[in-house]
Amino acid sequence: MRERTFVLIKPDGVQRGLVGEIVRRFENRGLQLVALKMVRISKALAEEYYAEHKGKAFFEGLVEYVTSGPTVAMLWEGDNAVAVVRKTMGATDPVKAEPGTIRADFGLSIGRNVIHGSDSLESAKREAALFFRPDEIHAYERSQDAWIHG
Ligand code: IDP
Ligand code: MG
Repeated sequence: MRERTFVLIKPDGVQRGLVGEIVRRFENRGLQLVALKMVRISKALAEEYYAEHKGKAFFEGLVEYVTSGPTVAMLWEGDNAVAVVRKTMGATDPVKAEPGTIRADFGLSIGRNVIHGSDSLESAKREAALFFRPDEIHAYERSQDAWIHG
């Protein structure tokens, strides 16, 4: 099923110059980029975005981390985009992530795991609405689509 999912390159990913590498991996996979912008996340937005983790031991540190510098927010579209992005990112803890995934290839610590991707279609919709206005999301045809989606 054609899906749209939300991806955030966290401040460590931007600082370490991994934006191009990460975008390249999703493009190579065949996913279609439909929205992209750089965002300095406020404390209020971080707390709403990570509301499900409120009260956990790592919550304060997580808010501090994700507000510590500019991030890159994106929406990617394609067949099974939610699962495809999660697989391409790897497990939350880079130590447990499979080699070849973004978190394994570029991370060492769960507190600096470079990237976020929505865990379900519902989360994707909620997160997309937090970061993008409808007019910032672009629908367009790609001539290569018939060679990607079969
Ligand atoms: P996910 O990003 O793979 O969906 P979640 O469990 O939703 O993982 O956690 C959200 C984010 O919170 C993680 O990506 C990571 O940055 C941070 N986090 C999760 N667990 C820990 C922890 O035990 N210590 C520090 N940070 C954590
Ligand atoms: Mg999550």
